[in-house]
Amino acid sequence: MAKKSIVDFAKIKENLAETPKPIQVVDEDAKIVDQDTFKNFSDDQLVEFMKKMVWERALHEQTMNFSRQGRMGFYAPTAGEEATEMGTVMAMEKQDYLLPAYRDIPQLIQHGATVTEAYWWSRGHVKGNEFSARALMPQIIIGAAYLETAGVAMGLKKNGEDAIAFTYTGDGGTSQGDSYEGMNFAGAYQVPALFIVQNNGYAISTPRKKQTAAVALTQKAVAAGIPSVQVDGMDILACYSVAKAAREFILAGNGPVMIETLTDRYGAHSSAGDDPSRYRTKEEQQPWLDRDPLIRMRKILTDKKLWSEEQEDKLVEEYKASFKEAIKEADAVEPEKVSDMLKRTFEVPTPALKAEIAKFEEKESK
Ligand SMILES: Cc1ncc(C[n+]2csc(CCOP(=O)(O)OP(=O)(O)O)c2C)c(N)n1
Repeated sequence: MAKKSIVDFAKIKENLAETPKPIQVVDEDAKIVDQDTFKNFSDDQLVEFMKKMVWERALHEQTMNFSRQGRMGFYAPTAGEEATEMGTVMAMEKQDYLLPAYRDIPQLIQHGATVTEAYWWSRGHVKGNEFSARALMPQIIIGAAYLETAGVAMGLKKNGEDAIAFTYTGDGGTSQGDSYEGMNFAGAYQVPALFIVQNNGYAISTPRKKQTAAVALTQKAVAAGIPSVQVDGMDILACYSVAKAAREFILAGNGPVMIETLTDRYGAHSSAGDDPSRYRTKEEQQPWLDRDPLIRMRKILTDKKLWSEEQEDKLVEEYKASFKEAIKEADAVEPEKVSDMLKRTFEVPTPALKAEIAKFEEKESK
């Protein structure tokens, strides 16, 4: 006779699959599904949200063009992620501390950095390490910004500042130990940190399902005692409203929050030019393109007679002209020399480093 088990693991596993529906204010057909939240926004604010997304799409297009012309260093495309990126960063205040990753250049600029500074960063120029925003330089090491955020948030708490630290990683980033360690520390010390996961479904070519058996990435915050929520990452009003609510909750002394935004990266992983058609099909991506955050907002504004195609075209032109000015400014500084970079490595160079510096100075003098 089969013995009755002391515990029903199958049931426990089944319960893990129960996650609340992602938060939405406007659905994929541009229907307002949360009137109460929608009513909070004035017409001017709605237009401002659209302008920011148009700006981000234009930044992406123009910067990818610069990249194809060989004028950029590393750059991560952002088309598709405008609502999650602009929505969350617009909910922050200038005194908040941003710890971006490589796909978060638009938020860095929105937070106060200049486009020129971002271009210097892309080129690996030392001037690209100092931003006119309260932010560290974008982190390339996946998950590492979560650790830095826990530390920065601890500093803000100790200083008694009216500010939070906020950071971003991707779905892949949540598979990296650093992200859990950062959240765990932040939870243990109840520091003012906001962890944002931009779940765009892929870590380069690895689909979300192959990275983790977790039903929702929000569950990864639960073990650190952090409240977390999934948001429609193609709905800027939802992303903004949830991030704003999170900021208020954190600032009231309640410890950290994690937000998972469900979004899509339309193109390649980076300007290095991986080919997405080798790891995803058009059929799988089409529903995401249909959910485009700009289409959704454009429809709402057009229905309210607050937006027109001509107005949008004119804005795109203006924005692109400003990026062309920014790259001219970036070009105007002396390019970095390898010897300069080596000289900054140690205050007192080792004998081996001295030899390297001499070798490059010799090369550069020709
Ligand atoms: C610690 C570490 N391991 C591996 C890499 C190489 N790498 C760069 S991007 C990337 C995928 C990240 O995917 P995800 O976190 O989902 O972010 P996305 O690029 O989609 O925004 C990997 C593995 C890295 N930069 N850092």
